[in-house]
Amino acid sequence: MLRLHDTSSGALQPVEPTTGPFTMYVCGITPYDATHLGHAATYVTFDLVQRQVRDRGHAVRYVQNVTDVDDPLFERADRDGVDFRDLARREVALFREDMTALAVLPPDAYVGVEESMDGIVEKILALWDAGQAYPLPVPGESSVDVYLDLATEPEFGQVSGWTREEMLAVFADRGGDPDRPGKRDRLDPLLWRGARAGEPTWDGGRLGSGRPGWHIECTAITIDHLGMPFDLKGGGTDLVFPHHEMSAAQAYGLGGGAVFARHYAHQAMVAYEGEKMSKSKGNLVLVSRLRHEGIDPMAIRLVLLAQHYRRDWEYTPSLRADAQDRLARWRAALSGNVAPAPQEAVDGIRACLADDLDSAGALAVVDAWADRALAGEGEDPTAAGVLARTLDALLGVRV
Ligand code: 5CA
Ligand code: ZN
Repeated sequence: MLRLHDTSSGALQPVEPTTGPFTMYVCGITPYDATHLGHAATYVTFDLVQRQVRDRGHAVRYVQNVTDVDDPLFERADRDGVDFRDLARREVALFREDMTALAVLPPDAYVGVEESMDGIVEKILALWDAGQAYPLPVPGESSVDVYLDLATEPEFGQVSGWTREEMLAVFADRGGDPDRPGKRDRLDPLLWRGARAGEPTWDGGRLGSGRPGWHIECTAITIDHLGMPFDLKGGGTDLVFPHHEMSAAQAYGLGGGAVFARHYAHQAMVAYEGEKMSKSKGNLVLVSRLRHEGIDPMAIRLVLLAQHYRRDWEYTPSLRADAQDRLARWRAALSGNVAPAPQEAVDGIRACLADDLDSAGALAVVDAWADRALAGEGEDPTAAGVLARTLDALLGVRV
């Protein structure tokens, strides 16, 4: 059984489905800038999950959104004098190229906001009609903003397990508006942003024109593409609160208190130059830049796999050098005619990954086999082929 640390319960839990395909939703990019190593860490982590689940014989249904309607995208498009849709298309194409280079298996559905607008509007109206949402007039405009009324969602708080103080401490920094006059609770999340002069808007039917808030985007896309409950919701730890907490609160409301995600897993933050790597701060190590510098994408993947997904870490060029050395050793070990029998290593890789994705442990297993092969041990002529296929299938490392 694959076991993962579940954010919501704080415990290791088996995540495999009992019937039907494994259903997984991972929060996708906001496509206004290129993929950095933090994004790549998140998508490689959930790629390992997908590979583990498939290795156990289950089908996987994997959905990822693209936040292609959001302020940072509009602001960057304005700054650069381009249409926001063109910017999003360009960055999504680059993201997919980066993911392909890193051997990340693509999601089955890759879903944008604009194409999901009807489903999102329908969910907001359902919450409103059920008395779980309320309007606030937009000052100086004829439109309304619509907020979720958290007082109607008793399950709120279960994903993060945070206190109200902890929530309020980060809410404003993570897209919330605690000081908006008229809100019933400072933490109530925005469901619909009514039209404002100079901003792109969409027809929201009875909501009037405007655009959806961020959290309802992921709630609606999840429900419309996976239903609920589904098996695993993922993203970086920066999304635990408010994004995943609010997405779940809205879904509980829509489902009459039904379970949204059975499990939550989160990738720890990758830092660079002392701070979380983020597009807004600009301290980025871009996957595309490393690729253009001629770094083998498999070495980039090995940089990520050498870290446990639940520990924050900071990128340094020496980690890249280590990964390049490792890749070269593996390639050398796999190029011999005979080598040590592979089964123990194959079992070891599987066991490490099944244990909360201990990818660093799995690399150590391969290192040990490679050391023996390079020392001239072993007589097995099929070993290199078996191990190369295992590395490809389980770790996504193509030697
Ligand atoms: N579009 C939203 C999610 S709906 C978003 O957070 N987009 S993002 O482009 O900012 O991030 C994409 C994914 O990468 C998210 O899952 C996020 O949690 C993750 N991520 C962002 N920065 C880092 C980082 N420094 N380390 C690890 N993961 C990160
Ligand atoms: Zn999301």
